[in-house]
Amino acid sequence: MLKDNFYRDIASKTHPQETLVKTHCAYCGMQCGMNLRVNTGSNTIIGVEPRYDWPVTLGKMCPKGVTAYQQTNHNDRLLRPLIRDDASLKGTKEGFREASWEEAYELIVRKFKQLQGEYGKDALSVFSGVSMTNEKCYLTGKFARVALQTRYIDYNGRFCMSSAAAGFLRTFGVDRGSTLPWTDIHQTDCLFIAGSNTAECHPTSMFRVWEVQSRGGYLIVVDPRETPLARRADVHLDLRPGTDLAIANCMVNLLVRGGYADHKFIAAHTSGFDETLEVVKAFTPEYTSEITGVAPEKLIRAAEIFGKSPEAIVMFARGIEQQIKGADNVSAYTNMCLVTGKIGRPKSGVATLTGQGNGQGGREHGQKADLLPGYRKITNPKHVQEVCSVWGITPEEMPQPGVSAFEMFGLMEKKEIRGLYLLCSNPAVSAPDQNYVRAVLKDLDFMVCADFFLSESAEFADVILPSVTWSEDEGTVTNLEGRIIKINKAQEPLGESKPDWLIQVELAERLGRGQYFRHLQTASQVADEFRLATKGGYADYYGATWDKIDRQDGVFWPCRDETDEGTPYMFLDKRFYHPDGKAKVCALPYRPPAEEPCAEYPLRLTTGRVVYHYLSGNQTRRIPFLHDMCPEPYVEVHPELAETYGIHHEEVVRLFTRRGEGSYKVKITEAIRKDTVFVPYHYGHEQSINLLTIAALDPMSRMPEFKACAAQIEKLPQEAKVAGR
Ligand SMILES: Nc1nc2c(c(=O)[nH]1)N[C@H]1C(S)=C(S)[C@@H](COP(=O)(O)OP(=O)(O)OC[C@H]3O[C@@H](n4cnc5c(=O)[nH]c(N)nc54)[C@H](O)[C@@H]3O)O[C@H]1N2
Ligand SMILES: Nc1nc2c(c(=O)[nH]1)N[C@H]1C(S)=C(S)[C@@H](COP(=O)(O)OP(=O)(O)OC[C@H]3O[C@@H](n4cnc5c(=O)[nH]c(N)nc54)[C@H](O)[C@@H]3O)O[C@H]1N2
Ligand code: SF4
Ligand SMILES: [Mo]
Repeated sequence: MLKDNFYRDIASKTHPQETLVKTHCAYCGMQCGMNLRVNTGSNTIIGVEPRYDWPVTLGKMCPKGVTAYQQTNHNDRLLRPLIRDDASLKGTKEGFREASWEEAYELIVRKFKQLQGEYGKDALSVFSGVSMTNEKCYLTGKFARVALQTRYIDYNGRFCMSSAAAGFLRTFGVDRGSTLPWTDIHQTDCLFIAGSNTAECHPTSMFRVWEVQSRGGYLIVVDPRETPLARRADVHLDLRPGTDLAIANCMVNLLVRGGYADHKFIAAHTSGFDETLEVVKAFTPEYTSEITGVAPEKLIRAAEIFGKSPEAIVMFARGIEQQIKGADNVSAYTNMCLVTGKIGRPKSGVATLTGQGNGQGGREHGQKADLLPGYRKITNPKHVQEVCSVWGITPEEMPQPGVSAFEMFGLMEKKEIRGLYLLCSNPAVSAPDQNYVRAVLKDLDFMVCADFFLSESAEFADVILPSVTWSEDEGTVTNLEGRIIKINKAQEPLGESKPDWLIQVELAERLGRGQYFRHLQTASQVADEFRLATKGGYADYYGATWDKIDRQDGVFWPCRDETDEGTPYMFLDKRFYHPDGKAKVCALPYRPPAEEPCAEYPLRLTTGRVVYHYLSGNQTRRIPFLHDMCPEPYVEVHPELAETYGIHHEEVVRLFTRRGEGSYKVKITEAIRKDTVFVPYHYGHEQSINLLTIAALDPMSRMPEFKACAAQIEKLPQEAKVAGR
């Protein structure tokens, strides 16, 4: 049922057959405010309008957002459970038949019990994602540990946010993606943005970026490509992929040498400055230029602008984080704020541009191998006890920490993990080294996949469960600011589809663990238990009730009780979350990428996004407008590089690495380095660039190095076609 008190005032002014449901976008961390237009007669979403009254995005939306509602009643929706009858067709869309929920549940429970009976509790695994509400992310963690009783749960944030999380934890002792609200961004004097294609990936931030420049402030961009953001930058540091640590160290060196360090702040509120100075002093503009390929004058100019700006914000995204030193890059760029004291006050600070809709909340509440709700640690007995008292299990029953997302594939290969419950992720497109990952998925003893569209990963499943789109359920997500917001229900679930939390409650019952789940029969009951489970953790959501969220335009965590209005600014009191109350300035020696170019593979391949598609593309490739705008992947090549290979615009070439190959149309552009090629990753099967990427992991965050590997191009005969055509 629709909550009838929502927007009654607006609804009464619309067509009598139409109501508006206030909510946020299905996709990225911006979580733009929107109203879904709902036909009350047929209970179907018929359109969308931006919400001008949403303070973060002020009525702005991107092409994905305005078409997001078209998923919900799409012809491709999965409406009933599917069971695979023909195992020989695993890895294809064929060989499934429709089944009732009861039959699907019965099969899953039988197989799960059989595998755990033969191989132990840890034979099962859960691989999840953060396009889900906080409540669903929370329950998925509980489902793994209490219903399945396995240690193996991890999630797609390992491909997305884990380097930012690890870097911030090391630097601040806490991981909230932004130290300040987005409504401050346009008021600063200098934006230093590294590894973010903001105009395509967080487009509704751009008006704030341009506003900084209109006000006479500066924009510095670090990116190997001249993205729309870089094109307008005052300084564009066009580095070789994978060399950010040298840039960050050079910036800190130049800031200190230029007299821009705030020594009072450093002494009172940080540790590690002297060790860091020892490391960064080697990073002169000349030496840094040798590593990164960026002209020394540009490095000097960038540091000078940042140093002279009274207020400045350092921002970054996956360009710096998806590297084997992603967590180091995060801490190293954050050093720029610490040594200049530009943190813990309005208009200055640091922010990662969080990727997925709930990329922030989804990493805090127990989907990660070593975490429990409220950012508690599963290795901390006090934390375990606190969560056990909410869950009603004993600390002895709490499973041990598991392993990270990509490492789970390794355990599947070794047959230590035999069963998989996959939800809200499509790793058969989005994980690196696809030839390996697909072989591992194919070889699993039993796999369940919950999705609302049959994804490339679902093709490997034995049972597919139809879940709902974001607009058919309610709950909270935490946007890229750390602001908890409310997603509202606009339509009843289509066909027989069910929300993930309900599927888990029903499965737990049939697994004989119903006593821990059966009190959860509505999304708001899950929300109440979720808030309680976070109480006292540092990501404390206890005070963020749905009412307060509605009243206040969201609630920033931590929010500890009924009277607490939340925490838009972190560290205003200059106290950080380490035991000594100080932030760590980190000394981080330079390391090269895992794979450097060589004679055989002389190019650097980097991968990323386009504005029209979202992640693995399973949702956006089905929307006609988005598909038409970018129907297939392509490879960006600089004109001079194209000349050396004798290749032309729109010609199809073979691109290959040590792991795999693909054929792509060439897009000749001066907006990329001469030694680098770029391919967007939103496509499946033979069009997936992840057939070529490397599964080298950051030792700290376990994040794969999607942003740098060594590649080579081969010219093909004229009649060659793009793969998959
Ligand atoms: N349109 C669209 N928007 C999205 C998404 C989407 O799929 N499509 N996904 C959302 C999600 S989950 C995420 S994580 C974010 C991702 O948002 P971004 O991180 O902004 O997106 P990417 O395209 O992955 O990479 C960003 C930039 O990093 C640059 N880059 C590559 N290698 C390096 C390097 O070594 N150093 C530096 N400094 N830069 C480098 C690339 O050229 C690219 O311009 O976007 C979110 N928003
Ligand atoms: N080469 C390369 N690879 C990359 C990246 C890169 O930059 N380069 N970026 C990485 C990043 S940052 C990310 S975030 C990952 C993302 O990669 P994935 O985790 O594969 O992301 P999605 O495509 O969002 O997959 C979500 C799937 O779940 C479904 N889904 C959506 N919402 C729900 C829900 O509420 N419940 C259920 N059950 N299903 C749902 C969608 O239909 C979709 O099939 O890709 C990573 N892979
Ligand atoms: S910017 Fe992100 S949240 Fe906003 S409409 Fe686009 S995809 Fe949706
Ligand atoms: Mo992401």
